[in-house]
Amino acid sequence: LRTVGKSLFVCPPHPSLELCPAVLFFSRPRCSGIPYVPQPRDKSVSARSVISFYNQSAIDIAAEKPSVRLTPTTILYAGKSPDNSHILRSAQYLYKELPVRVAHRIRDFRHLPFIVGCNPTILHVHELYIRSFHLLSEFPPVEDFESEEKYTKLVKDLLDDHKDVVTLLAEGFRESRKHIKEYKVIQDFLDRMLTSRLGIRMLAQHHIALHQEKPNYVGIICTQMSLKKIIEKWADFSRQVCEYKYGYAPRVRVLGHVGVVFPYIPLPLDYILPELLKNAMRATCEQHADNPVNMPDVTVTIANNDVDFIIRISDKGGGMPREILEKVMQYHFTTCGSEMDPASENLDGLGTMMSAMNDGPNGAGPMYGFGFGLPTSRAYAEYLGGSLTYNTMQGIGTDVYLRLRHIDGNYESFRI
Ligand code: ADP
Ligand code: K
Ligand code: MG
Repeated sequence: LRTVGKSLFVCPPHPSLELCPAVLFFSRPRCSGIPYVPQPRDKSVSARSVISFYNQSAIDIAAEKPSVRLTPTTILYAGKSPDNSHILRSAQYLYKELPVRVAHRIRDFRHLPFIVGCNPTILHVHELYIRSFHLLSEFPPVEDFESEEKYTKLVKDLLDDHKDVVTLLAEGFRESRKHIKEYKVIQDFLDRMLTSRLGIRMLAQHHIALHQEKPNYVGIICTQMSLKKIIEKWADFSRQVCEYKYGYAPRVRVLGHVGVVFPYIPLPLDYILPELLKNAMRATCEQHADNPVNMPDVTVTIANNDVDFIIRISDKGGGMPREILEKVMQYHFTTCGSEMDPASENLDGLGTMMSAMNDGPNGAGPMYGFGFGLPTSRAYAEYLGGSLTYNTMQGIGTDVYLRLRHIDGNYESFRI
């Protein structure tokens, strides 16, 4: 109570949120959907929830620890043991690692500008991370397969609890970013948040996948990934979304090193490829709306070498006008309707579009609308040791280059 009282006076002039308990406490009733709401009539439950909610020292200690990031090669060759001890080791790694990573994210929430940190949607996600931290760090040590099973169940539940985080952050920042002069603050926060989330989800899903036997897979790593096949899969998906929106869709041709097969993690490609293909298809459809029967194809070219592989997505969708060149990589920038106008079509598309962003293959995802496709894809590519760049010829079309590093262990790749 003393903390709450103190914070009431300290918080308003304070430049960063520093987990203002009063704000969190009083905003709680609006943050629906999390199973953490104190029971108002049961004083003991309410008091306990609130105390554990504000018990920050555990988070502070964890946030000081460095994250232990693994290379995909380490994961790939970690070795499968007949007695399944590799699964136990994997759980023990997560057991140590996840609270640290979640604590780092909480620290980032606390450093947001006060006005942003007070946004109810952002607070809701902040709370979600605090709750996850406590569930993870208060779990008893994983010592045998029985506790491993329970721990894996917790990890699955948390993956599910966090599935809408991208939607929520997009919404929260759309509302609150107008109060912030410096866009960079938001970009850095979202880049870190989204890539860290990708890393956590890759580790968690890898651990879960270790329990299943799937040909050509070790956890989430496909040992014989065909780039052409995965591009074709997402081209089909994007064409369906496009046809639904426009009634027609350009064809996709895949050229270049179409026969290459190598070990890789399909998961991030499942996020990036549909975003880039939808962009190319949207531009093509809108540029050739008067003659949809003779629409130019979208051409995807694969180039593979020892160190990395490059996917170029070329469209004849008329390119980007000079005025928006600098902006397309910004979160929330979109040429759909009027930008960030809550009354525009943007919001209608939010649920479905963002569910694709949140969960990749599981979301239906409309064509465009929230301005997260390019910046998220670039952040993911850079996190994976690669890059996302583009060249555009206004009046003709656009080439987008996705460059990613191999994970076969011959050269340095990246750390998850
Ligand atoms: P969204 O697709 O939701 O608008 P993105 O971040 O994917 O968000 O793209 C931002 C903007 O960049 C688009 O609204 C569009 O104006 C422009 N853009 C992206 N890709 C292309 C492309 N291939 N051709 C022309 N414009 C593009
Ligand atoms: K954008
Ligand atoms: Mg897009």
